[in-house]
Amino acid sequence: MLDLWYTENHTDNVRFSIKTNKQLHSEKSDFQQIDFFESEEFGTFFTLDGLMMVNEKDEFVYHDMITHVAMATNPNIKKVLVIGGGDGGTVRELTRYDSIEQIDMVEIDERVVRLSQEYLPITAGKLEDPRVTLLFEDGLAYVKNKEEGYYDLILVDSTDPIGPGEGLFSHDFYNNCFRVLTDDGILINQHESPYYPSYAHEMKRAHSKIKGLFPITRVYQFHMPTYPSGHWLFGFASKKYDPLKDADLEAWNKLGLKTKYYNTDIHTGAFALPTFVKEMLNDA
Ligand code: AAT
Repeated sequence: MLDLWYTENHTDNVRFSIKTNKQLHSEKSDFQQIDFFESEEFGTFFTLDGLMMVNEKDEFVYHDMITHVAMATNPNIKKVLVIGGGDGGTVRELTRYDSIEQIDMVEIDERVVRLSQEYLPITAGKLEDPRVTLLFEDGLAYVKNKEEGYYDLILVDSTDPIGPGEGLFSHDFYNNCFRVLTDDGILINQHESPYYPSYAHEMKRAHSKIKGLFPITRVYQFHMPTYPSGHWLFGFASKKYDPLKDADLEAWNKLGLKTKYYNTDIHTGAFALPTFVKEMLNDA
């Protein structure tokens, strides 16, 4: 039998490979190259433009961490905007909160959603929750046109800043996010990785832009085995609440949500960054 391997370039000098059973789907959408595979180690996974987005084995890490840190910081969040996130994993975690009234997901590429509904029900299974509205358009244009002070929380679940995701790392985008957030609004953004220089460069650029706009800006880390270096970050930017001083962790525990990665020790611990990361962020 022929061995089929999916290989991704993490840098010009480093590659990451997964043995696959078969390729489930491949197409070029209007926005990007989309591929779905089945594998022993990571279950079903999909890539965009040759980069791992989601797989069945480590998606829980990413989707727990993009969602629960903000929700534990402000339990009164009612209106949420998700930008990107076509696989539905972020929306799935949000729907677990009865307190959330409205979830708008703005995804540029409808094909990612439809294919995830077909091949990845583990993430896409809650996109039909009555509180969810799917909008297929560019997140950058969406926040530009949205009225101010509308959302309590924005989760930027975006690709890397190449291709369609580029605008979601721009000053203009972060500025409009600030504008459409309520006075106690929180922005969580996909913040790249501090390890390999090309990713660290984007991490620093994003941080310097967000730092200039929001009064409270922090960065927190988590372990993603299938993303380059496995060391990944989200940004926490906020108009009012500090995720360490203001989070009511006891109240979050009382909700009784069962999670596989996030817990209230991780909530605090994730903000403790290695020295090299702190230095990069201070210089940004
Ligand atoms: N839940 C983790 C999966 C992703 S996929 C990110 C999504 O962002 C993709 O479906 C892509 O189509 C969408 N996207 C890209 N640009 C835009 C845009 N301008 N507006 C709206 N949606 C957009 C994140 C993976 C992170 C990978 C890190 N290496």
